[in-house]
Amino acid sequence: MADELGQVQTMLDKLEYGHIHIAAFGRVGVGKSALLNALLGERRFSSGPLHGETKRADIAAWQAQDAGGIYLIDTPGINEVEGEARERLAHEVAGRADLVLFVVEGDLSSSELAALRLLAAEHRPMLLVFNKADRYTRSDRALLLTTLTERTAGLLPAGRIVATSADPAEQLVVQVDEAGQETELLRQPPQQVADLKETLWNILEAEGKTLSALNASLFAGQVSDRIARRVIELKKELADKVVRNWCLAKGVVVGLNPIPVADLIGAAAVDASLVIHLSRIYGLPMSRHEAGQLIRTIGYQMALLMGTVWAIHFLSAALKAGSGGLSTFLTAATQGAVAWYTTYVVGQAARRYLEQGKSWGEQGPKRVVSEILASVDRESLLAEAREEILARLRRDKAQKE
Ligand SMILES: Nc1nc2c(ncn2[C@@H]2O[C@H](COP(=O)(O)OP(=O)(O)O)[C@@H](O)[C@H]2O)c(=O)[nH]1
Ligand SMILES: [Mg+2]
Repeated sequence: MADELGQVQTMLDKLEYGHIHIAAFGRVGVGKSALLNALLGERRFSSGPLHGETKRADIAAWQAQDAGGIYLIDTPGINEVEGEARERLAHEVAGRADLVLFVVEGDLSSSELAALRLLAAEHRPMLLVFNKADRYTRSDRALLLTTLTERTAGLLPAGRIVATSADPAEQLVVQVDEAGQETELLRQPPQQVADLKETLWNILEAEGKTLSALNASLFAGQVSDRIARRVIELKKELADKVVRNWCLAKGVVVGLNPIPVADLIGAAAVDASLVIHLSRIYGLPMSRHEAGQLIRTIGYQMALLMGTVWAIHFLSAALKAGSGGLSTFLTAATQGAVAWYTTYVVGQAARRYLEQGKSWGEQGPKRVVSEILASVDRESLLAEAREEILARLRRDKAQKE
């Protein structure tokens, strides 16, 4: 049990504590704070036209904001710190961050290039963000991107330069009403950070770090369909893994301490911690009480749909296996397999409920549970469960001998 649960725990710890640190770096006023705010979708870092909104060059004064697994770190501008101090700062950023966003607002100055070289030497994943792209025409923007690519050749891998408009300047728009009356209005064009999010996701995926990024608010709203799909897929993959590990752990425990088959559905209540962990994967944490209620709902539907007929079927199967002169191991494994099955149904139902944002949908829990029951090949799931549990029980026995 300790073994299997340990595995599950490690995976969850990775999810919950495997934070990713992304630091914005660059000159004062290029829009580092604005960019981080745009990524967060909230104004959490102070940003503004007055030079040096982010004043302190002191590392302790650096601000960090949790975006749900990803920490965004705002840093002071580099042009206030010269020479040695800048070098130290660059090392410190690179040493702490998993990913550096090197923000510029046009072509690179010589001090920017020097800082970029220092960071590149740290071999940390880095992105060059060309912010304030809204200030350029389409053709100037393309020209600048080409220049930036040329000047950073050898320092950055291909595809690491992204244009953004974190806080685009307001534009004068003329509105004409029905009477032909014209009014001039100041409007802010939409922020452009979608390409940056896409690139960030690609880097995290290449580094095998998407697990920690699953619940990052950065990848929740205003992302491409592809990212949104990947997030859902990854959550499902992870949830399936957790459910499977839990099934195995539960199966082994029940196999070792057989309980009356009729009690197995009741024993599903033990699955509260499974549901709690699943709820964290979906970023919708549940209390033990809430998880217990959910399990009661699922258990009730299971009992209605499967009934005691089902339990008796398994009871007799288990007894037959036992009386047929087979090892007690096999009887134990059969019991364990039934426990596995109930935990599987509970886990999958809970996953569906969480996937829909803590809702059973219009059709209610009965429909969801019956769909799950219909979708699993019960015999092959039980056979597989029995095999796995038997293998585990034999291994444990061999270890004891
Ligand atoms: N036009 C334009 N202005 C921006 C953009 N991003 C930031 N700014 C402005 O640039 C100024 C400095 O931004 P701030 O985030 O404080 O820069 P920081 O010193 O690098 O943190 C602010 O007045 C922002 O409104 C952008 O994408 N387009
Ligand atoms: Mg700032």
